[in-house]
Amino acid sequence: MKLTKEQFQKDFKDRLHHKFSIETCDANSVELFQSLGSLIKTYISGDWREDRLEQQRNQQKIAFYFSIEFLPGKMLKSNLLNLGILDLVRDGLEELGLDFEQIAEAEKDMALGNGGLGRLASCFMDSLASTGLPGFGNGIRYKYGLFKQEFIDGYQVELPDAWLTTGNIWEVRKDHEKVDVCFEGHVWLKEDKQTGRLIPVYENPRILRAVPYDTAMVGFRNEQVNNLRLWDIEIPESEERKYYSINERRQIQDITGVLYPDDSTYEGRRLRLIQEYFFTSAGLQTIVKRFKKLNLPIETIHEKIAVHINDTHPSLAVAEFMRILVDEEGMEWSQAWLATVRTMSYTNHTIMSEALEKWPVDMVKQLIPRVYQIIEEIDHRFVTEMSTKFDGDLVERTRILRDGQVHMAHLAIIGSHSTNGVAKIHSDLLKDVVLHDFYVLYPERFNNKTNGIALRRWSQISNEPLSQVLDETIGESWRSDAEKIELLMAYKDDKNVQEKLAQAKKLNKQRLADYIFKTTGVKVSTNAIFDVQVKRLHAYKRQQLKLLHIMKLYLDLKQNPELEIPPRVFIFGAKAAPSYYYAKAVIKVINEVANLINNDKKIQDKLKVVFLPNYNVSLAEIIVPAADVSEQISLASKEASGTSNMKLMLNGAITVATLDGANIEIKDAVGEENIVIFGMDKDRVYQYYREQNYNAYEVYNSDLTLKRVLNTFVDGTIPNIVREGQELFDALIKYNDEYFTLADFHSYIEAQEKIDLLYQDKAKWNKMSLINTANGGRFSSDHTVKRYAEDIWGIVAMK
Ligand code: 6GP
Repeated sequence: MKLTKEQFQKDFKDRLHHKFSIETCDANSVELFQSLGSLIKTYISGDWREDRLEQQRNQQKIAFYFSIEFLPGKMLKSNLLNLGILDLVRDGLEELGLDFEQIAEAEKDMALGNGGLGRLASCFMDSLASTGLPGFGNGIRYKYGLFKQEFIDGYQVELPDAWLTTGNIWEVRKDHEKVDVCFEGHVWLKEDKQTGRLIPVYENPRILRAVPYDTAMVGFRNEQVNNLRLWDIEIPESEERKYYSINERRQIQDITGVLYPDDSTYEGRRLRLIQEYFFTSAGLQTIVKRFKKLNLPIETIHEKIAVHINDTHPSLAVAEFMRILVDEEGMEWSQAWLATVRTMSYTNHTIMSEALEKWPVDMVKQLIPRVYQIIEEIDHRFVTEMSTKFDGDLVERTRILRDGQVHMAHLAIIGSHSTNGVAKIHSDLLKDVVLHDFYVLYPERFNNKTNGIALRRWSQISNEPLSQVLDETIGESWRSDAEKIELLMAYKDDKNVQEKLAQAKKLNKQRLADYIFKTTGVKVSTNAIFDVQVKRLHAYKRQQLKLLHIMKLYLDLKQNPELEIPPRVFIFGAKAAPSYYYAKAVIKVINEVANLINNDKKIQDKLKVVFLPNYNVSLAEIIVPAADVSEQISLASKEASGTSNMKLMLNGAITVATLDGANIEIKDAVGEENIVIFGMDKDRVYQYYREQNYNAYEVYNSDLTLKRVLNTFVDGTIPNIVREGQELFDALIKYNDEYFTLADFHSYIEAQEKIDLLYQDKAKWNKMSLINTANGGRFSSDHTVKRYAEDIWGIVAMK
């Protein structure tokens, strides 16, 4: 956008005066941030409005991305960068005597997601706008985001993340677009005498109001502004008198209260299902209304609208769309079905069976009776049609209603034209194993779309030192075209460039070292290897394998204090689901291992262990640029893709990885000599499954080194972990090590020894690091969304 520094300064001061009636020198950073944010929103609003009108005028096909999670992090810098005024605003504020970084710090992370799936949704929002593609997000405006994690006595404590307390400066409440969503009651079908059609009659429904709050998704210097719409819940005026007590009203408001309510109880699960239907229905109702304004025949709706189901949470979209088309728009079933399948598409994000949602039939029937009837009809027609073509068992296994449950993934696959996985190996596993039955039915529906990352955030915003070296070396074209980073390959043997990159890394390591000291009191040296594992805490991601490595080094050093190894700082960032006890035990053990090692003088600072609390997008922006080693050590076949692996390699870290998820594509991109691969591959893992002959106890018992290391969990070596150490030990021995941690132990240790050697060869390391950065461009989510746009959604760029 066109703006001078002087104009900005004037606008900013005016805004502060109008909004808070105070002088800049009196304002605190929250007030400064809010004034700045609201000014930026005004700058954006023209394009935002204009793009919406243009989409309408051109009857542009739009992709609506339904996701129960969005994890954008902070938006100020990203908006400024994309508008092309980041430096101008920074300078302008500094000239006014204000500290830009401190103002930016005042923004609360928007953390409406748990991890990879939500972060991916936000990367896509950024990339859709930045590639000029008309995309529109639909989600939930949770009052509380993902919990704030603290450690007390080494244990994870979950505190509420009340991110809305000071208001959300980016959002706009769109009161005129509110819609009602209907739950419960009874539904029966009445024949319309004139048409002979069956019309549903709702008795005693509970009507809830969905109110949208929109946030602008600003494209990178292309004047494209898309929309992220988050739905909040209210009680419609007409229903007010039904809720006598405050308690009842609160129960309603709680529907959009928290992200993923605890689903270990029936009530928690029921609330989750309400959330899913609530935002899916609200989103679809407005989409159909919008389409009708185009005055086109309803049966062409799929030509103007694509609806994406991000994991199974919004898969009720299939039935709800059918309900709207049939009940409200009067379409014939078969015509509506054709339009639905053509409109919908679905992404699977995990092969972990516990994440494949299923709802008890009774729950669905009671909560959304009409939608349930429609699901029954879809299921019935599916069985009838498929039974003429396929074997009865196959049809039975793939139907939507079985064992008294509604199988959400089945609904999503049957009711859509595309099912994709998120990395090559994952998509293959879906076809060959996890969803093989569906692949037999619909081979043409299956495809792969390897994940990507919002490259600008993970380079230009979070790693300015690296960005500067790139500008000086290859020019600035990479800033708008990620694949141009590959130009850096021409300098792979240039010592000068390698050195500059190493210096940039050093600056980032210093920033992280300062942060570590500030938050944990632990002093770390930037000469040490910064060895990073950041991701959700889960047994399949194998943080426990990292622990075994750390304990082995500790024991080695205790035995031989003179052992020459390059110093390492192990850096963890991870939240555990509140009801996942094993994961919480791992956190406690890591924290106690940190206490033990960091305070042991004999270790002479050769090892440090740091678990940074409250890992979130903003913290990732400090950790990722500083990493030397990226730990991607999930059991092969279990990590669908991973995206921290992409961020870390782009930032020059060397990946230690199993052949899992997108690690494989990273290996292909950088070449085998620039990544350290270890462990079993997926075929070996599946061989164990087939032969059922893995015996963890035997592995443990026949291996003295491993035995010595593993015993530290239970023999008192690590203080204060009697219960948790036993829990880890039992998971690995008594319960036979579900994720083959022990089987990969030696191979992992060898991989780490290789890292030690490589790190000592500075020239070699720097070259490897450069090659990783140079090949990071292909993991830009700009590229990924273009593939979705072409292959799945059929949308074209506006700009
Ligand atoms: C995650 C996958 O675990 C991760 O491998 C992938 O990179 C990410 O999705 C984005 O595709 N899955 C989830 O976060 C999840 O909740 C149901 O899956």
